[in-house]
Amino acid sequence: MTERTLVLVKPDGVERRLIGEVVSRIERKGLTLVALDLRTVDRELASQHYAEHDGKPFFESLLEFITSGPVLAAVAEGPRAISAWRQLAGGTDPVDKAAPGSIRGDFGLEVQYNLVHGSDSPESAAREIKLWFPNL
Ligand code: RTP
Ligand code: MG
Repeated sequence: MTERTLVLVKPDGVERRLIGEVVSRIERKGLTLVALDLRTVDRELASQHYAEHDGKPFFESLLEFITSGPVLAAVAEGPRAISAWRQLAGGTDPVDKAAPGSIRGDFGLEVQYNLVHGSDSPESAAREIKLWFPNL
């Protein structure tokens, strides 16, 4: 079934010049990019995006991090796009969870600075795409 998922290259990924690497992996997998935008996120959007983590010990530093510099926001489309992109990204912890060969496994070391974001379910994808790309 064709799905859409939200893709973010977080500020650490942009700063490390990994946009091309991430876009390349998405395209090589066979997913189609249907929206792409480089932007700096305000606190309002960041806290809505990460609303599920409100109240957790890492919430404040997560907001600070995600608003600290430009992010690449994108929407990728294709069969099972949500799982396919989560697999390309790798598990949340780049060392303990992300397999070598995944983006986080290949380029990440710390859980907060894990380079990319992907929607985790069809419901999250719909909510996040509407939030980031209301006109899509
Ligand atoms: P994301 O939402 O960014 O795609 O990552 P995820 O689903 O793999 O992980 P999630 O549990 O949704 O956590 C969101 C982001 O919060 C940061 N985090 N820090 N310090 C910590 O223990 C901790 N845990 C999570 C990470 O940047 C994670 O991607
Ligand atoms: Mg998540």
